[in-house]
Amino acid sequence: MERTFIMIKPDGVQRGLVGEIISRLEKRGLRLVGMKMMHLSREFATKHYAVHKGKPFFAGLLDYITRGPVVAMVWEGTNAIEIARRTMGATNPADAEPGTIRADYALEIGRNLIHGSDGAETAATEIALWFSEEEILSYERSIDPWIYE
Ligand code: IDP
Ligand code: MG
Repeated sequence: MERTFIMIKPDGVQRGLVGEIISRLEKRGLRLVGMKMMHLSREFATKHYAVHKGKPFFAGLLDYITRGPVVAMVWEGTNAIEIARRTMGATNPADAEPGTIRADYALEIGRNLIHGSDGAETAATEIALWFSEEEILSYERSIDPWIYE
């Protein structure tokens, strides 16, 4: 069972898309095991986006991501990292496949609604940055045998 870190960015919260985005991940079959809201400081946002430090869009990215509250989540399931990324769609909504969250609800790369870990190492780092161990729950759903073989 793989875990991934997912964040609904401030535009998702402001536009009333929290329910819709969570619903898509739930319906896919992923299991929500941790969730909280946060309004990020620039310092915390810099830690989260450390790999992008120095890039031309970095300052704008920090403005965007600290502009309002976000919803931080941990989801788990078979291939959760890849499945969540494919459900989100490409970074630039203009390139995202129809039916993905970014294609269906966003227009611009700098307002693309959602973050998802891009690999196993990133997922572990991000989950540890955003959540304590006690904030991540372990449980089973009665429908799980209809989702997991
Ligand atoms: P990802 O979110 O799909 O993993 P990354 O390349 O890791 O994409 O970029 C992190 C975030 O930085 C993007 O989701 C987007 O919000 C922002 N970003 C990336 N490239 C650009 C750009 O060229 N202009 C503005 N914002 C960008
Ligand atoms: Mg990324």
